[in-house]
Amino acid sequence: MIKTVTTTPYDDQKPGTSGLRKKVPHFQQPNYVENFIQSIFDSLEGYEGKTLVIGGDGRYFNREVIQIALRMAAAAGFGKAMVGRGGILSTPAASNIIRKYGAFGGIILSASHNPGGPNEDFGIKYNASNGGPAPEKITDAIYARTREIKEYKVLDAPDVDLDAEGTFQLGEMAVEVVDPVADYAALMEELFDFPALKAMFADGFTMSMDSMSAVTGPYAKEILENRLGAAPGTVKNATPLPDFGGHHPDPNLVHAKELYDLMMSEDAPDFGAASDGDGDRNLVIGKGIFITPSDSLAMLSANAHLAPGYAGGLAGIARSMPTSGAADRVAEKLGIGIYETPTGWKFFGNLLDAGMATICGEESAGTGSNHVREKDGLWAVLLWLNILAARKEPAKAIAEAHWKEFGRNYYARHDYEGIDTAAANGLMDALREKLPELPGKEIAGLKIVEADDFAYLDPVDGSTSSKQGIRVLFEGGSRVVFRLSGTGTSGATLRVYIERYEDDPAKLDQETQAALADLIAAAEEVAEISTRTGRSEPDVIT
Ligand code: VG1
Ligand code: CO
Repeated sequence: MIKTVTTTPYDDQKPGTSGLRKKVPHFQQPNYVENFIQSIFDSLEGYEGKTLVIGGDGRYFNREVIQIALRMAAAAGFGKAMVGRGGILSTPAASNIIRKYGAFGGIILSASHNPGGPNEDFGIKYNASNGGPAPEKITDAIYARTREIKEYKVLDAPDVDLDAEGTFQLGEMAVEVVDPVADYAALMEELFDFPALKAMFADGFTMSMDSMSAVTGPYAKEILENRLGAAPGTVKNATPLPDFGGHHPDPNLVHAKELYDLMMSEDAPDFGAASDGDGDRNLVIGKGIFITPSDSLAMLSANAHLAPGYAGGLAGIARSMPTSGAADRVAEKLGIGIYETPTGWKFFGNLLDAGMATICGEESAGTGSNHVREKDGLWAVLLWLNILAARKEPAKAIAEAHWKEFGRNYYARHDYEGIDTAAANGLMDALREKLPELPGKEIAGLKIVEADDFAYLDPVDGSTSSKQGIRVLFEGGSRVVFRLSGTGTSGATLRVYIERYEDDPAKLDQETQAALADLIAAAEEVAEISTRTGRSEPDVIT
């Protein structure tokens, strides 16, 4: 029943920041999916008879690829596959299932915040037995394999019914279709003070959670509405749709604008939140206040001990390099470690496994902890709720008190999307070439003290990653960072990260873009953004 199929390699299956992402028609080329999945299996050792977790964010093409992955896993010799009912598993829920059931690894089908549909994006990523994204040494091996693959193996068998829970047989492999929400909800109940949250909702606390027609809908409904008693309708866009209702499931101020406008209005509920396609990102907005993800990381870290799961304190905090330094000040005060990694959750895995960091975060709306090995959107929302319940203060008061205590890192990210790849590479190359002559120079009235291309030495396994983003540091601790996205599927996306630290109590209440105006001008001047990209303004500002 196992067929061996001859194939030829594709040359563009290099995993990016988080797995392989391409347009659906690209994935639909003959053997494109099969080549990549076989290359994953060929790069692993010792999985025979073990368990593979499979699930996705429900986007277009999810079900088809799950069937292919199941037939190939059976042919490869896995003993069992655990699949979320309906093919659904959020990224953090998949990470939890891998860990909880001691699976060998998992395949998660998602292009996260990228849009879905017949002509939109799809993605495949592999997570290892710690539940986290495959580290670079595995993704490099997968890529190398895709360049030379000659055949793949697949079981000749009909589709598995993904909509009925239970255990089925697929050749020699068992397929268990599981409730996608139950294990995850149980984990959240262990970490957070559900009775206190229930009491808070019973006392009239209101919130709006936008699941963006993506994967967190069923999770948020079960946890917020069913278990915590939030009013029905608290979770909006709660049904995962293959095309996310035609929107980008990207919880930022552009794509979750409705929520933002509501939270800034007179009728705002007490708290607002949103999550992305695969449920690993979060957007949190208090009544009348947007909290940047970098600030959220700092504020959650400073208050985490108020939640039962973190009552013993934190071992350390890790943040990606472009994330603001707000968390560093919290770590310093708590006397715990702070780690700065390249962009992408895969770099946090070793720090979490080694017990060096408890909470991790990225400026791109990703926050998480050692409870799984992925960032976790709903976890961040629940930790915020737990803190609100414990402190009995609104988010705005908590944020303002935080800035008073630690100072404020004004922060923004400017994205230039879908720009010409050659122009984007040219911009980065030119910046790289300029690096040695930048220190000491003055641009837009600001003095540069240091400039480098971020390289990371993993303190746990000694691996190194270079060219992870260009940093230009100014006198006084302000900085701009430039890097190219590793998750886009058309052209290139330039990300410019801008940060200024302010501890003058009289200057903690400025409008962000105004507080950053001179740095924005400096970024333009040093990188020649408009001449090189032909864009006078970013597409997205967060
Ligand atoms: C982006 C974010 C990064 C995040 C990655 C995956 O990567 O900047 O912080 O880890 O997306 O997130 P890039 O290379 O485009 O900047 V998710 O939620 O899209 O899986
Ligand atoms: Co995501």
